[in-house]
Amino acid sequence: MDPEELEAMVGAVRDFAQGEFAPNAVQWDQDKHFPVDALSRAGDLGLGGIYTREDVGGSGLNRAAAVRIFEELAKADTALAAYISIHNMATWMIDSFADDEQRQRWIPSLTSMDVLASYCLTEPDAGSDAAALRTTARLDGDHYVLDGVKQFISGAGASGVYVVMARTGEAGPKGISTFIVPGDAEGLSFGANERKMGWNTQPTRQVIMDKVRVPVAQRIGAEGQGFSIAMKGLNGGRLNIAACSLGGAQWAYEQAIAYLKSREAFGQPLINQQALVFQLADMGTDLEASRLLLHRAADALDAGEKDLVRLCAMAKKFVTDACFEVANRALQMHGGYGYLSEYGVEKVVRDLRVHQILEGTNEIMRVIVGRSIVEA
Ligand code: FAD
Ligand code: 2MC
Repeated sequence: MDPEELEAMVGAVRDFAQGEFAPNAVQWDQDKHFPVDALSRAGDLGLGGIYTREDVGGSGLNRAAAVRIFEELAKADTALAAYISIHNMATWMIDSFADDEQRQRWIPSLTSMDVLASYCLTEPDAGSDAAALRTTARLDGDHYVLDGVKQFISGAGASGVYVVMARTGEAGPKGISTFIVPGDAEGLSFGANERKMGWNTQPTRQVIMDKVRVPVAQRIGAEGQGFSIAMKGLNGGRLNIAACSLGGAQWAYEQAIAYLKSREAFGQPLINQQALVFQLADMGTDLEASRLLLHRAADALDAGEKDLVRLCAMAKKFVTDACFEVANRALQMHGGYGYLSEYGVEKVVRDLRVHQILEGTNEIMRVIVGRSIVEA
């Protein structure tokens, strides 16, 4: 895609998100409403398979384009943008590692977002230490039988496709495989919708598997390849989540500037207070630095650079930390009004907070970067 086409695409996404998501974001958050109809319209725009291949309805874009798109979506509704990111990650995993028959079977309805997807790695006793997962997949004839519980699964209950990492072999990362589990599979059930600080517009539930039978054909990749598939999905997922932090924080920053220009105190607009302008200068600098590192990592992922894992981890840590601080400062600049839900800024702060925790905590991002230093 040439630069002009990319700008046109980003502009179309901006118009869509500002028209469809932004006016409803605060209400959806308060009502804990998951707007599947709006997601289906996002699918019409090609947002269900942003970097999925075109023969199955994907948009076939690269990661550099994807982070631009997620930034725009997140300016309108950070939490919904983040769900679209997870859906894209799961869809990409099927596109990249399933055989053609499975691709043709599952992906077209995912790229159109008529069917939604969830990514199921975390368990009640295996979060950061994901390779310790205990869900089992036991071979029985031409099926696997899956048993176990996945924790904190975004979209669970509403999704029609679950990409599940389960143990088929030895302890540790090499004994894990990946499966496509349809939402209507017998033995599949869901926990209650978790009550959360943010991300209220998307459901988070346990996914419970009790002797769920899955045809062997629905294992994606080879036996034992599942952990690698899960991690490869997360490299891009971490960039998308960072892009969502960037979009949310950019929006909050712009709100703060407009507010400080309009709000008068001590006989003049607050924007005349140098203490506040210095803060805006720092916030603007952090946003640009975030954008640069994010695009550096996206380019590395696109080019398959040797140190892409390290760069994706650096970007996820840096951007989600810096952008949380930007959004929180923007809230402070709104004074008491920043604390009221109608301004939308407190929602962004709540939504961005969890980006420091999920898709690998920012401590785990340091573990990854740290290992690359020690092992070099
Ligand atoms: P733990 O692993 O128990 O960590 C606890 C604390 O210890 C953290 O601060 C952690 O950083 C720190 N820590 C752990 N190990 C180390 C170490 N070696 N060095 C330093 N510090 C360490 N998962 C999915 O699979 N799919 C989803 O769709 C999904 N959606 C989510 C949605 C929400 C709203 C939330 C909150 C979580 C979601 N998750 C999902 C799970 C998320 O990825 C995990 O919560 C996260 O990976 C951390 O795991 P944990 O909660 O078990 O924390
Ligand atoms: N990209 C590609 N391959 C990777 C990888 C990555 N990011 N991370 C690990 N691998 C490979 C690694 O190279 C190794 O392969 P090989 O055996 O061929 O050398 C294999 O996977 C095992 O890796 P490690 O030996 O590093 O495994 P370890 O158990 O020590 O821990 C760690 C790896 C901590 C980095 C991993 O468990 C991790 O990322 N934990 C965080 C879990 C997480 O991010 N969960 C997010 C859930 S999804 C979510 O939150 C949503 C909202 C959707």
